[in-house]
Amino acid sequence: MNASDGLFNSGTENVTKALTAAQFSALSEGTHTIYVNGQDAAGNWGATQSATFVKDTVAPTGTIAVNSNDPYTSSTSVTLNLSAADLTSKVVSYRVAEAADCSSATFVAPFAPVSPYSANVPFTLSSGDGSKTVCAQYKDAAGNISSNASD
Ligand SMILES: [Ca+2]
Ligand SMILES: [Ca+2]
Repeated sequence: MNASDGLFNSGTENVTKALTAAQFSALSEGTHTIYVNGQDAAGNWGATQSATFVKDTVAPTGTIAVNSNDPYTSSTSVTLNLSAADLTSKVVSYRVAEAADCSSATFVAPFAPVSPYSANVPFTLSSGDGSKTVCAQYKDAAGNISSNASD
């Protein structure tokens, strides 16, 4: 454990400690609490301090449907039915595009973490007849991004 400013030399110190990769991987997904006790130069121990953090390495899962899975639409204005879930840190954003792969689309501004998440979002398809594909990806509060869902 290290003093954040580099020296244990004052009555109060912020401390940092990095977990090793092995220590981190041994932790279960979810909330963990770290406890710290400081000791002064005379050997007196201070009150126990604690901090919590959430381990979340699992991406959300989600689906997308157009107009509640209606196979045909006569209008370029459609409704995207978004649905996703993330057990540990919950869903905070999504991105959609008319493509099979959403990776170049922009995520919407983060919203309050929620799981399960569902929303109906207006969307405009490209003009012209034919089959169109829309994709969705979801992001959790830890920044994990789901694989592409498409319809
Ligand atoms: Ca210091
Ligand atoms: Ca997650």
